[in-house]
Amino acid sequence: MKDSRIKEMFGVEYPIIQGAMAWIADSSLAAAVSNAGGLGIIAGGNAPADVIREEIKKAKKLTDKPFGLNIMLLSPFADDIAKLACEEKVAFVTTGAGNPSKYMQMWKEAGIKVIPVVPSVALAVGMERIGADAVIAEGLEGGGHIGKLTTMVLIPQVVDAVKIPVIAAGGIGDGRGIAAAKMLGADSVQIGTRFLVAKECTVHINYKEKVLKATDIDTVETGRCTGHPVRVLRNPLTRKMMKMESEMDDKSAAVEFEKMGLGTLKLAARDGDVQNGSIMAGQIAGMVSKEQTAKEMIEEMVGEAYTLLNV
Ligand code: TUI
Repeated sequence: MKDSRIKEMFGVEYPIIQGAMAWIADSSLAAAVSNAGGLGIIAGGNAPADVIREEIKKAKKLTDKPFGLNIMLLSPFADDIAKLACEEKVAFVTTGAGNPSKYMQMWKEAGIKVIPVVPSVALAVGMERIGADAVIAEGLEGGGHIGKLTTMVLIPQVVDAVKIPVIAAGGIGDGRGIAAAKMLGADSVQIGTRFLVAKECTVHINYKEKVLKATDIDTVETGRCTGHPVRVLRNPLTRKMMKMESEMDDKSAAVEFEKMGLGTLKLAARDGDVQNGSIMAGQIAGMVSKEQTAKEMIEEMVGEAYTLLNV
């Protein structure tokens, strides 16, 4: 990964992109990751454009290194955030939870690099065809909204299907994961869950503690019935949701789920209600056990990976 095309594309030191976590990945975390030599990202999530514009402005004050903006395509403000990327001329955009085709021309004309998250070979190929600069192939080990394939099987198949760089995501949290991703043909990695407990991550302390205490089997997948399944840490809310899913037909459970919506993520991430809120995190949470600065995390992971890869 010393010879990473993503590193060259952005002139950064390390092939590590920070995961875009709605209500969590703000200017503080994004600037810390970029200042440490990785690529930080501000998550648009479900927030309106003026809130995200402020975060971009703050990040520009905190770092002169490149950082990105994530557009969560299910957001009612997705169109506004997509335009905001052009107005603020962020270095790159990533997209999640959908197909960003309709924005592609606008972003390319603004000179922004476009890196969609894809859960399948078909979408990766489609994104390359319409001009994506790279893709993030995310396995179901990841936190939040997920696809149907694991990282282990998704990465090599996407790598074989496209010529643009492939960034591996889902289940990566240390140097061994980074080295494994490289072995599968990935150019770089995206890491979310480990950065949840970075000192610069402003998520509520209760959320951090849940991640720090999580074991390997503590995440569950809820909401397959809605078509938008999410991986979260088990808690009273997930018990309620899973009961609902098992007792109702898929359609009425889906309606109830949608009502809960993203409000539950905000409840856990900002208000610290980890009983009734949604604690999105990946399966690697079981291995995330110490709070460090983003710089310490990145240097530790890269050191481990380069030793394993003998580079
Ligand atoms: O987007 C994410 N992770 C997220 S988004 C989010 S907010 C949310 N909360 C509740 C329900 C839904 C969303 C929390 N975590 N990761 C990237 C990702 N994108 N994973 C999977 C996908 C994906 C899935 C289907 C991308 C494209 C896609 O395409 C379907 C299509 O339209 O072709």
